[in-house]
Amino acid sequence: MVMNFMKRFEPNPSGFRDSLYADPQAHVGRFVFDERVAEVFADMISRSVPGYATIIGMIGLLAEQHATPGSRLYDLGCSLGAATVSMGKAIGERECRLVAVDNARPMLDKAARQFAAHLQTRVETHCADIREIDIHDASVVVLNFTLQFLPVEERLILLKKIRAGMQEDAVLILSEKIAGADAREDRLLVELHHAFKRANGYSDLEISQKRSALEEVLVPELIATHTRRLQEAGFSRVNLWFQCFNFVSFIARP
Ligand code: GEK
Repeated sequence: MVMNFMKRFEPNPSGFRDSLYADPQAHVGRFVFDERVAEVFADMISRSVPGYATIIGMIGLLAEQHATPGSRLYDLGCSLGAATVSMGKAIGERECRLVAVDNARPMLDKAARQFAAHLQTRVETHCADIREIDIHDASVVVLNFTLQFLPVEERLILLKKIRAGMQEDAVLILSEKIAGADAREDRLLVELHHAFKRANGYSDLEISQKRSALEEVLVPELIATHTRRLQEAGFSRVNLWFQCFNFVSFIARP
């Protein structure tokens, strides 16, 4: 107990160590992006999503290649704004507008502090549902592990809206946790992911309680489902550029 208590307050460069699910909970509630999650989110995502740092880095690189003067770069479901910071650093002085959106106030407040500390350029922040915001003149749109939190039947509508607001040579970066092609494949991917989490210091209890909290909140789909939906939304070129276990990222172009 003393050990857990100490761990909880062990600082890391961008927040506190995630131990939200370290103690047994009589009832594991639905996962929400609240104050407690915002406090530990940087640690949580880097210890939970294999390749997260690589993906954030590549989002910067893609932004550098695609950000045209006068265009807008959107980070939808920005959390603490890691992708926005990566894009902002990569485009430097270019005359573009960065737009960071999240509907969780504690996350967005922390993101705004990151932008002030790390970026020269002003970032437009919106505490809003990504289904409600206006998208236009976009050269880059980032959905980095956000689409998975929308009800399945609303995903195509959002992708169509994004496509309609994009310039012709723009890029959408869509990263998702995915489901395996069949039950056996899925089990294998989930086991590998759990091994990754254990290697990063999460206990079996933490892994299983977090899994329960995310059930029905984060709904993963097949790679084929994402590819088909992106095509249906009007993205004619879809490439899977990253995969590690059940975490993938696509680049989709009009
Ligand atoms: C990163 N992209 O670090 N409208 C707005 N925001 C939403 C919605 C919605 N409908 N649904 C969920 N969110 C980030 C990581 S985390 C991924 C993204 C994860 C927000 C939610 O509040 C949270 O901040 C984010 O999407 C998902 O690159 O926790 O697995």
